[in-house]
Amino acid sequence: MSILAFDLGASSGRALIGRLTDRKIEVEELHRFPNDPVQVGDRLHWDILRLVHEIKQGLLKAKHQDIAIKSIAIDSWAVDFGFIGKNGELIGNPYHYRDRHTDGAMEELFAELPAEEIFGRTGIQFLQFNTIFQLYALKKANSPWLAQADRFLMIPDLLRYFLTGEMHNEFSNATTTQLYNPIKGDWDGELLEKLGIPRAWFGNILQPGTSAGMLSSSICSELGIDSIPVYAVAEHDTGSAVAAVPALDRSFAYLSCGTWSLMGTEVDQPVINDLARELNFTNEGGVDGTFRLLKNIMGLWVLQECRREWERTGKSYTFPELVASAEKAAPFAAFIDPDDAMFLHPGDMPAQIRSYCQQTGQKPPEDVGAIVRCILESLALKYRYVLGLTERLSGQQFNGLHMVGGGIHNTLLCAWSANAIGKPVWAGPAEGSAIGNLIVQWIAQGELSDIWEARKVIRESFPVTVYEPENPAEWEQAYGHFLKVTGLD
Ligand code: LFR
Repeated sequence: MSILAFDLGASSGRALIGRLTDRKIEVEELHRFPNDPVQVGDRLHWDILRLVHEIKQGLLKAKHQDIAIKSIAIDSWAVDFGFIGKNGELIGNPYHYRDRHTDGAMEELFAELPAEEIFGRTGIQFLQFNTIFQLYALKKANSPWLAQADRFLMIPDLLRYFLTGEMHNEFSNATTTQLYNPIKGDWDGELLEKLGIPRAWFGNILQPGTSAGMLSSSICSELGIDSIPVYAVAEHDTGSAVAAVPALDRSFAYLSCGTWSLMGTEVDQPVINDLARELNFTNEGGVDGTFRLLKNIMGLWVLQECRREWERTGKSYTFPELVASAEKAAPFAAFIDPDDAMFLHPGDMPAQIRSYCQQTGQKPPEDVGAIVRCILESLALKYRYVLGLTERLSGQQFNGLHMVGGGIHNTLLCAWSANAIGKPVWAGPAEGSAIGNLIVQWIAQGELSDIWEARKVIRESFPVTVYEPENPAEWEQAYGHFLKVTGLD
């Protein structure tokens, strides 16, 4: 019997069929669709209703191919949300976390509520787009949504609600709001009160691997299908991706590699102390009571934005073409800190990179190959930096790095990451978050006992490519240079 995972990324979404037979997982892509953000006036939005439409298309494709589906679940990026009014309808159209309405919001809120207190209560890293700052910015802007809101739902909560008619707040995503207190194991009522946000908007928290309702009768009659269960999984895509890391050892480091690069380790208890706050690490909730002690790294977003910019000016390149051009460019010519705030928002990224290099006294990369090389080398070197921080904070030494997610198709980045960290990279599976979504549905159904059994099965089902480190001396020297120009030393 098949199950279905809807995995929504920042630029595309997919529906993957999963089958588990004799401890072997097979996946098959049923539907893939773009998830293009839409700028309207000053605001950048997600096209949430289009996503509902695409989920329905996925269900219809299964029907037309005579694939009997036992259950479905949805995962997506974190932090974004919508409000439901008293009449049960969506209020407004959810904002995209890269929208500029949160520019300056962190600093403004810290003047009222110290960062130490917020971190102490939530254990979540400070990123300007976290839900807490989005809500604060909406309040400051007197958004009319707030007066009408009755319930708060994260993106997958919202989509599940549209499919089932039931409103629930799923745990892994709830933690990313920076409004959840992992010590209390609930929304932080005091924090909400201090922010002037009604506690009543937030519902009971549903753990990954529990039932979250059935496809509603209206959806079933619209699509001509039978009702099936909808599960809550780790609906934060990074939570699903880390659940799918095929680690053999309980102490492991991972890099979930896509639009973002999320690097860290899995822990049983959140690590909430001064060092974690100073290093700006996060403790996001995962599967089976685990937490992800990790740090966001800007990731392939910078490259994706360059490609979009070149396309806007009439030059289209595929990712393999871009990678090939980087291979031909001169090594270690210029570096950026991919996490500089200037790279967060959409825009003319090649110009941003050149301006960063100018500001840091480096010769700006001019042609496409030099720019792509600069991005990929800088990412690999930033991975080394953050892996070091992860070791320091967790008190563990890792003998290699698991890379999962679509970014591992970029084999040059995998190889350079191994070179930069001076340890092997184990790459796979590429469909990490969708597979994490599937295994949690199977755990809920009793087909797999827990996340560790699931990881073994993943290991036996999908190839892992090993990248051994090369040229250690050159990368060591480059790392010193990288630290200097980026000011991370
Ligand atoms: C990755 C991700 C990250 C989160 C960012 C914004 O897709 O979910 O974990 O920090 O998107 O939501």
